[in-house]
Amino acid sequence: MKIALIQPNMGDYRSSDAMSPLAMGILAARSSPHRVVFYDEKVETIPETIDADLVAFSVETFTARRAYQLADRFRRQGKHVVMGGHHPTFLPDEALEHADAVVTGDAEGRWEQLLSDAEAGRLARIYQGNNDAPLDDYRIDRSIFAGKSYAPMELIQYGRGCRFACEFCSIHGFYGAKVRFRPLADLRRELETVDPRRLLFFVDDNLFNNEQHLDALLAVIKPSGLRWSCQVSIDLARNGATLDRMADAGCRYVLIGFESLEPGNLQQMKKNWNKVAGGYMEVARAIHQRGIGIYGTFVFGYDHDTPDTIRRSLDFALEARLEISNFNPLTPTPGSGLYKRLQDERRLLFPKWWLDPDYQYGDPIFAPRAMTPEALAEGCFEAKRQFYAWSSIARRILDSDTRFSWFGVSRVAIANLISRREVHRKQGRALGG
Ligand code: B12
Ligand code: SF4
Repeated sequence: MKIALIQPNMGDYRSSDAMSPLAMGILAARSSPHRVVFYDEKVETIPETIDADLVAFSVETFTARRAYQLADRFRRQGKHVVMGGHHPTFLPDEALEHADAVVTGDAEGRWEQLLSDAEAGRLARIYQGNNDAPLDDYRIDRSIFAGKSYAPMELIQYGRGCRFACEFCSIHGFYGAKVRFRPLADLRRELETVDPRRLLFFVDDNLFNNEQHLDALLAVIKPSGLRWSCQVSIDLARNGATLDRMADAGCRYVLIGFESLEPGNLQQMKKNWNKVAGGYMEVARAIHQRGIGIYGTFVFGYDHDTPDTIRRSLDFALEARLEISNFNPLTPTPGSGLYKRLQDERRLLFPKWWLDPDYQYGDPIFAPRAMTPEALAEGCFEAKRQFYAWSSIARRILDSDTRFSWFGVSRVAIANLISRREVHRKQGRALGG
């Protein structure tokens, strides 16, 4: 068979923050003996017609509307369409209105079954992935990314799952309570194939899920000499020795969800543990002192948020000289506790915002308690606008308290330029083509 793998964007446009999507490389590696072509709408236009027997989409909630439009087009042309990823996992019935089959959860094993059924002409509707299975047969084919203009980063995965279950996040709903890790010998082999000029990004939702596993990973990655970045929970900052080892093993950036400066909000989002690390300023200092840059994320719309809490968070991000930052309105996605709660409380303004032609990126999706929906949306955009104002970018780079090399400084500058462009490009855009 000829298989077309498609990574849709949020609409019919190109993005400057595109990174080669791992899920597509994993599917490609498991598609033998079939022929695979791959299109990523973030970096290229999806052709009107595709020479393929099966068209497979990776779908997130933000890309669902666009994926469905493309899927409908290819089905009208007589192609079989299949979908997988976070959104179809939580809403398989919705996806099945636009697809012949859906894979929920992990693709490994299920994708091969789907391909063999498709070849035999007996495609089932749902293929239920096993999000409990060991990650000992992890394969990825990066050749499908060749020639596409991606950021000079290489995504890599050590484990799946997170030990926490924050209310707004659907990771727990997707993977369950278990955290799984790949065998390190396998990961070591993969590291040997990575271009050393590229910055690695561990896509694990929390690389600090388990200290022993993190230490074992550091022992493997250090000799590679690679520079890398990752997402970690804030409690890592309490652990100076582990931070030292991470820096020593080549860690250059960490993404941390600070989320809120308000204890009441942290409690409500089931992220009370964010307070255990001490003050956020100490956290930033502890990380910066080791030469590690910080991508700090904040979310607004919980009950104790007002326009003032948004402004104070921006002040903190600027004062702490965070290298990159994001200030997002709380976004209830299907599969999260937050979505269910707001639905039960009848507070959703756009109950199916991801399909709603009136919803635009950055719009408030629900009514917050202590400010108007408009104030929430404007406050978040204004915080992003100010953080990525030219003067702010210059100040944060020139006055950084991180001991970066010149190479590091130029990376931070480029990341800020890309973020600035994406902030303005996405805001106010409707989803879909
Ligand atoms: C890296 C990353 C990014 C990168 C994108 C890099 C890239 N090209 O992939 C960046 C930073 C740009 C990014 C941006 C955003 N992201 Co993001 N991102 C991630 C992250 C951390 C890792 C993705 C990854 O590589 N996973 C590893 C792969 C192997 O797992 P996977 O994608 O789930 O694929 C497996 C299965 O799902 C399945 N599968 C997936 N697709 C398909 C397709 C088929 C046909 C089949 C059969 C199976 C299948 O098989 C795979 C192997 O088992 C995930 C979290 C996560 N744990 O996945 C969030 C995540 C995907 N992002 C998320 C969000 C919300 C966003 C943003 C919208 C944030 C924002 N407000 O702007 C943006 C915009 C996204 C966009 N599409 O434009 C959410 C999506 C939630 C949802 N319900 O859809 C996630 C899940 C994070 C979260 N905590 O909830 N993101
Ligand atoms: S927000 Fe981060 S720490 Fe919380 S559950 Fe999601 S991945 Fe884990």
